Amino acid sequence: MTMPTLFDPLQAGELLLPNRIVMAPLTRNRAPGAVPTPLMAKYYAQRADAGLLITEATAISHQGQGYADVPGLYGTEQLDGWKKVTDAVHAKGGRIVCQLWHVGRVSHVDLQPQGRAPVAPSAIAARTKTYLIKDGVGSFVETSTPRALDAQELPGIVMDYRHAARHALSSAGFDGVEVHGANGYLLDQFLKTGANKRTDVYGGSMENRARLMLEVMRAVSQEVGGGRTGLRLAPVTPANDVGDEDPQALFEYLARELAPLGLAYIHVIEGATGGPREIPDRPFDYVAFRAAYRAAGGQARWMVNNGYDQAMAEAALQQGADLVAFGKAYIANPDLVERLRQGAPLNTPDKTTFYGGGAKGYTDYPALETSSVTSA
Ligand code: 8OZ
Repeated sequence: MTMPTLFDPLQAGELLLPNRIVMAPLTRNRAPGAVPTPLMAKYYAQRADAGLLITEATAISHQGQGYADVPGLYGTEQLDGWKKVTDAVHAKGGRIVCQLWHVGRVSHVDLQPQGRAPVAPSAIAARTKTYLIKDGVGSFVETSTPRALDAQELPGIVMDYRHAARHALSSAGFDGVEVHGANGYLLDQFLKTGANKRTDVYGGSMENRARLMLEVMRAVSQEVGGGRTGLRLAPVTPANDVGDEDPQALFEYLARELAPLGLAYIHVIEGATGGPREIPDRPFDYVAFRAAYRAAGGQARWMVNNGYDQAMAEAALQQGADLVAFGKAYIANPDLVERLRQGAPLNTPDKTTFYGGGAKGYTDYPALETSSVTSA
């Protein structure tokens, strides 16, 4: 049996992917008023030959918003804006799923409905910053102290995920959705002991802490089909001030509960998001995590992410991963698939234009010359 390469096609649930190179979700803060723009359509369409495009994190509700100029998926204008994005991607033969996001406590009163406190499992502020834009000037500010959600509010939040997933497909034209369960946002806050001090059925044991995420995954996969649903997880990331006392047991439990849902893929951030792949005081056995999922009958494709280059990506496929997501490389290389295929050099991403701004550092990274003929 020959081993797959990054350039071999793959069926992931209902999604037929022409290659195994995925554009990771990347927050770019270029959606004023939370509405996707024509420039965003151009940006995603430039990258349409990825096996799969995952959008930047997209708020499922106003309460789920945590940063200036990130897009939403809860208003008609937002859905219309996304439809132009998905149309542009589909016109170029691509596939795109929307990342469904509720930030929980990683927010600021200025971004919340009626200027209220952000919501969280417990009223503990995250020692992290969010991004505000005032009078056109962006700045990083401390997050606001959240209030603890009442258990009676949680069905409404599950409903917000369900509605967002439905509208992502029916109105915005997405091919599927990815639930953002990583990086210290709402679902990850519930999951992990550092942020969840609840004493009701959503706190305490790992079964209780995983409850909200599993309710969301069951609702979303029922709504749009498991085969059009992915989930992003980050077992040990310190991003946004989360941590768990026993992540190995927690994620292996989660793996067993996710197995029957028939998901298209599970997307795992290995190590610290956008940083070191190994964290000395947070060991984690990713092979055992995947094995627990497979042992429970889970068939979803296994997507890996965090600091992969081509050699590491090919090695990951040999070791049982199915898909590799590239983040920073995709910011700077709209034609990443072609560059990897040719072994061509990669453009270097410009950090100063990651968050906010316009076309500069967004849609102006050069593609390889497509013509080999040079005029005299
Ligand atoms: C960078 C800046 C703001 C948000 C994540 C959605 O880490 C994000 C994010 C990343 O998942």
